[in-house]
Amino acid sequence: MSKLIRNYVNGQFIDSDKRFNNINPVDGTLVSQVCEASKNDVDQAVMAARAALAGPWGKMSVTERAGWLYRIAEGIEKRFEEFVQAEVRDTGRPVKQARTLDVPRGIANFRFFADLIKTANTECFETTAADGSLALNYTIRKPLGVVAAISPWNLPILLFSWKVAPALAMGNTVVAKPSEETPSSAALLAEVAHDIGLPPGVFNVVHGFGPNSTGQFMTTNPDIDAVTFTGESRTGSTIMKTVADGMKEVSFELGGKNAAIVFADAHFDAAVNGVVRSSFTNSGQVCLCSERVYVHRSIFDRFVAALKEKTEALKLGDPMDESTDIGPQISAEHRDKVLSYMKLAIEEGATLVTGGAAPVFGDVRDQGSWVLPTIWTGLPDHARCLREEVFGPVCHVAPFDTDEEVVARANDSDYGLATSIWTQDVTRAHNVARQMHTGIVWINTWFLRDLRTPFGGVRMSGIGREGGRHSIDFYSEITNICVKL
Ligand code: NAD
Ligand code: 6OD
Repeated sequence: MSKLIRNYVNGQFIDSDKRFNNINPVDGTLVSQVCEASKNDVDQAVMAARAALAGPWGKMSVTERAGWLYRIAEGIEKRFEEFVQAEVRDTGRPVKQARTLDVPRGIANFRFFADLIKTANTECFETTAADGSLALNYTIRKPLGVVAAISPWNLPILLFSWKVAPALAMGNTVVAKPSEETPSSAALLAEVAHDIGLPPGVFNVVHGFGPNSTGQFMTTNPDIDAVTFTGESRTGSTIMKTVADGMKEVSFELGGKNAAIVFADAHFDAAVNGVVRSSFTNSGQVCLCSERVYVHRSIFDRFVAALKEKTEALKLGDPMDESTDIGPQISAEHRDKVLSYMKLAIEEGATLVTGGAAPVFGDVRDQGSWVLPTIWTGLPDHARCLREEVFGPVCHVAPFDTDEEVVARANDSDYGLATSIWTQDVTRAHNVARQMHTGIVWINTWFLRDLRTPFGGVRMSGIGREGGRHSIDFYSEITNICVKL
């Protein structure tokens, strides 16, 4: 019998008659049934979160609050393998990725923000008034209140904890919803919070869909104070309209159509391996993936040939096999969307270098949601496949001639999340990096994270930054207090 995932509201696991299926995208089998939180369930969660702010949680010292975050981190660590299995079953991601990236980052997010709040800064200024007397201006930070956290399916525990940890760290209470596609690791996190005795109402997990469901019930609830959302740009836009009347604080981490730029002087093998990684990690389902690759004309043919060879060597297969590189797409619906772009690319004039279709395994995996890693060349810059986020294992490689030209072409996008630049010329690297209209630029690397740095995008890729003190800023309100001396 499959597992039943329940909502976690006010310290209790609650059932619901309305349920939906959580499907394993490897072979289409049922992983669990999930209780969809009703409007009443969400309202109860928000009320409990509001009440918890007025309880011991709201009066706790920073050290005590940090202690709860450390205990959550320990709780995940103790059940490390269960979290790994939950991530693999929900998404089909390679187990080696869940073990080395996803679950370790879930733990690290709690530890990092527990450490950081101990040094959260306030400011103090000595002010001379017009009459020559002195005043002291200082600031204090308070929690925002009840934070609604809504996360996507692509990096489930990494992104869920990236919101929950700083929100709790700053003394907020949280009502959090994982994606309907990936409820399991969030459900485990609720168990961890429950088992360590986190006060009821401080952290609530509600499951369900977006429109006309749990997500919308959260964002339309007048008693939430802020929404932190990661997901598609158009969902961000819908949420922004929804919360506009209540003037809620928002932090949005949204889609990307990221460029990788490979100059002729790049370390060739490092650049090829880097682009394989940046285009196909997590089966292309990372907001930072490079779907647009620009390569200097002088090395273009050699680069495409090497990229093809490395891409075709990636191993698609059983996610539990340590040697597997590529898992399926998250769902049949998403696979169909990616396949529709593969058809469109050909209609738009692309030359297919490799991939371009669903693989045929001849076994149960043919019931799953797989697509082959795909490389195209030859598309015009205005092609839809070069302007819209596919969010699958696809990249288009285009030649360029000059630095000015490639900067203009890479920047010609509605999105602005991340760029990666491959060159051994540090002056060129810096000059190009500073001209990119993206929130993040990586030079000779990709997705190398330091949790102290600002993370986020410009234009359709988001609003605001999270990470380090930027998270502290978002998840707190500042009051300026002026004392006449
Ligand atoms: P999505 O927008 O469909 O869903 C994200 C979450 O929002 C889910 O929990 C969903 O149930 C909920 N939701 C959907 N509609 C809603 C509504 N009207 N009101 C409230 N909640 C709603 O995104 P997805 O398909 O889960 O994730 C993939 C997208 O996320 C891609 O576009 C990717 O680039 C983006 N993403 C961005 C970042 C980043 O840091 N910039 C990180 C990861 C993913
Ligand atoms: O590493 C992070 O903190 C982060 N927010 C990654 C987002 C990846 C997008 O899919």
